[in-house]
Amino acid sequence: MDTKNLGFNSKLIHAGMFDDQFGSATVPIYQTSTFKFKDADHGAACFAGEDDGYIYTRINNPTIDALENLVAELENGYRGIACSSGMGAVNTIYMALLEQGSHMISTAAVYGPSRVVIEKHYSRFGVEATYLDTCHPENIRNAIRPYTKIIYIETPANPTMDVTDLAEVVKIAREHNIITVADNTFCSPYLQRPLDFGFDVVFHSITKFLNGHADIVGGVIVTKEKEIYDRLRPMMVTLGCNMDPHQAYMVIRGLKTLSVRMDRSQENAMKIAQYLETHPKVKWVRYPGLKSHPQYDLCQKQMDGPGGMISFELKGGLEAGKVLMNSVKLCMLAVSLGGVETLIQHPASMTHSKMDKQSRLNSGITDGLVRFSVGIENVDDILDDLAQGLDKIS
Ligand code: LCS
Repeated sequence: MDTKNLGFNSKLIHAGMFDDQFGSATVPIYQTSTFKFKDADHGAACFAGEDDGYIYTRINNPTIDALENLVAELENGYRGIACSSGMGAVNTIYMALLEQGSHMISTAAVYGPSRVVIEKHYSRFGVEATYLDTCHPENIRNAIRPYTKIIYIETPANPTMDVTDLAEVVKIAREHNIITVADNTFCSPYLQRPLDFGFDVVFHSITKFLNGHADIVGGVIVTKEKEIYDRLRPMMVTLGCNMDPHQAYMVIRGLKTLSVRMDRSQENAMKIAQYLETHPKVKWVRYPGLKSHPQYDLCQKQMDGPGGMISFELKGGLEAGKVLMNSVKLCMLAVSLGGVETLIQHPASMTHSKMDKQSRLNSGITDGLVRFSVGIENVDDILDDLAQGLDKIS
């Protein structure tokens, strides 16, 4: 069935699916490492790309194809590349698009390891990067060097919730022929589609909203055009960070409810953000749905909803944060995000702890910052839990 013209919710259910020989209603799990060739000529043709038959699961597999085609349709892109993790996707992009002597510009407050791997490891191979506040596109323009190869942004950023203007980034990048990459993990394609703004590459930690059930680690990349896809795909295959067929099946199953999960999560998040904003022990709240978000107008322009992630700063700093995290009961003290369960974490001591302290503070990740991933429980239960936790702070 041609699903290209279906609405987003219909695509979630039908895009990427294929008919198997038994009429299975769901995608079968092809749990195999390798595929039989009909004969020697067939094997040779598959390797030569003259036949699109399957070869080996690190290279291609029907269950994984179904997921890649589904996400590519959701992001309005050319094709998808599924990876074993979000970091697998990040490294596939870096390895394919950067080279010795090249330079990258990126959001200061990106997910910690996406930055640490550049500063600690790619730097050993002569890659340079400038991390800056991409909320102000002029900062990007001023940082461009003759050998800048990619502009890599995360919006909203993890965990500051800073928002970058997608259309402005594309405008600047095109003037200098630079490839644009967006980490769309916090929004999912339900709320934001960077390729529609002209981005070249979009990717996700599939571990989060796309899978949505805290039971899978995975990643996926989608490109706008064939040319960049043809650079990224062989890199994923040779790095060996492919997804597994069972993992792909689980993500397809999780994706079917993406929009209903996101709707509930952001409805809950709005009420929680409003509650936190008026709480005397909270210094500030960053949530794209609140008018107090410094880029509220931009959020309205480029996002179809505020999402399920909230960051807030406690007046009592690190100590208050510890008390809150040790007091909550329903809200789980755990890293990761985007699942059906509410999670709370402290970036300075957890997700961003490997970052150099000054860079962390310069990126807006203060000691007292708390990150909250809102699940789909009854909102009153989440609010009660937060209230009793905040009460414990002296
Ligand atoms: N990009 C973003 C925005 C992320 O939040 C993460 C993981 C990644 C990429 C990497 O994806 P992974 O390899 O873990 O699938 N974020 C995490 C977090 O905030 N807590 O734990 C992991």
